[in-house]
Amino acid sequence: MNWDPFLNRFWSILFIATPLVAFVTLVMVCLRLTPLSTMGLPPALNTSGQSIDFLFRLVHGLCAGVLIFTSVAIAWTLWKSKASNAETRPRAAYLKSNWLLELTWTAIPGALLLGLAFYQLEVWSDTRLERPTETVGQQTIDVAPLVLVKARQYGWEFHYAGPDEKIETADDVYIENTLVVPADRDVVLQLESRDVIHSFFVPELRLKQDIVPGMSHLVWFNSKTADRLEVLCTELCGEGHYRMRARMRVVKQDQFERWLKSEAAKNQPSEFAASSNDQ
Ligand SMILES: [Cu+2]
Repeated sequence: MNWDPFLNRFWSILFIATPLVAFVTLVMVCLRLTPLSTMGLPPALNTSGQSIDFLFRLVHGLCAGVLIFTSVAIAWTLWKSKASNAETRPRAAYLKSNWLLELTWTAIPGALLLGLAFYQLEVWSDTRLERPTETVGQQTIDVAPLVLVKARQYGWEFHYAGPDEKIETADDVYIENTLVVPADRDVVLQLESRDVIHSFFVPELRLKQDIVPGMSHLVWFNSKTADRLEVLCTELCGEGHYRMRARMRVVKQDQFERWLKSEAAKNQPSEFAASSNDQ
């Protein structure tokens, strides 16, 4: 029995099914129909989350477009081929180069990639390069770090300014594995590592930053609402990497102040304070 015609139809149907699924998915995402409307992303709490999500959707939309186009082209070619066996199958034609076609399939993806590259520069600059500022008296200054985050195998240390209103001093308020920050305010974090490379990740804030030993990284966010989140390490940093997580609470400003006061009253001597006393 000659299976060629069946196989031929099987592959064409398979290749036409792929873009159909992609198209239905794309329509569901565009119309914001569940469960695909979120594309697996948790709601963005950070004020700059919208532009990152838009970029994410744009890249996926373009990929879906390319997938639909190429799959339809393959399915059409397979369906059109009517060869039933090797003898009657027409010989493949040898085509010399077609400069117009080659120019088209080079220029279109090139333009798309360049467009994406320039657009993402804009988003990157808005979200990661332009540090938030505040006005003090007549001056506009950069917002100072609220928390010094020290990553280590396998946990997170959070240092807040004590009565001297400065971090990295002996009176720091020191807490392990619980990060509390105020909502609706620009919060700057200073990330450092005690040992190996870690990565600070809070999906809801669309915030991810590698922490390299010996370097100090500043990241910032402004969470619109109060919520309970989780800080994860997304760099495979050793055998206990899986348990390197911290609770994170975004609370109202007055709640935050009350919490910080109560933690300061406990006056725990921090590891950081101990090391700074040694010097
Ligand atoms: Cu880690």
